[in-house]
Amino acid sequence: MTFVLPDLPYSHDALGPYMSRETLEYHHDKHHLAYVNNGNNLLKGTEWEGKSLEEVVKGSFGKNAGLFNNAGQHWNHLHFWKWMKPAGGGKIPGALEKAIVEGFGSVDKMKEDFVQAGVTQFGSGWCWLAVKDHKVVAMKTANGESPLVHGAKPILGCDVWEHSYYIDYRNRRPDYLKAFVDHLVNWEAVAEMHAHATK
Ligand code: MN3
Repeated sequence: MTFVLPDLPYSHDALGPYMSRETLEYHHDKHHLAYVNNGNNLLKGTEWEGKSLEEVVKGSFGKNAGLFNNAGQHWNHLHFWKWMKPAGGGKIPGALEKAIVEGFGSVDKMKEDFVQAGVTQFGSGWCWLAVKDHKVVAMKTANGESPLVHGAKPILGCDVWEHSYYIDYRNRRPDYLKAFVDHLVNWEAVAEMHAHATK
């Protein structure tokens, strides 16, 4: 099988109280698994079989909607689990902080713009920090799309599909996004992707 569901990099109850065991049981064990299984089935016999996940995502966008939706969501979720950690949201590593201040004016403004992107994403989708034209910018995308298919390199994403927050926050998407940036983000993982994206 080409796509594989990774284990979470922490236990299911490690992100409480900001993201519960129940949310991770549904979101990782069921939703992400479904993208993996559907993606593997839809990949069979296509021109993208044997290609890297990123090549499948970019190649199938606009050409094979079923495959793209599942492969895109597989890419997004693979990273989403790593973009969080227990007791996250702390200090941002120096080089990344500098790039954020260059892009947004301040760390607070970056958080505000990131949350706003998630709040204003109508329906299902994701909000992002991405490197575009050598600058860190906030973006939002629908469904399983990501900056990868919009000319930018994603370095942080937050899932704003209702399955990501409805158990813990009900309809309070802004509270979920604020908890994500303040208490869940693994900024070391973001810094690593930023360094790679700006190489
Ligand atoms: Mn999801």
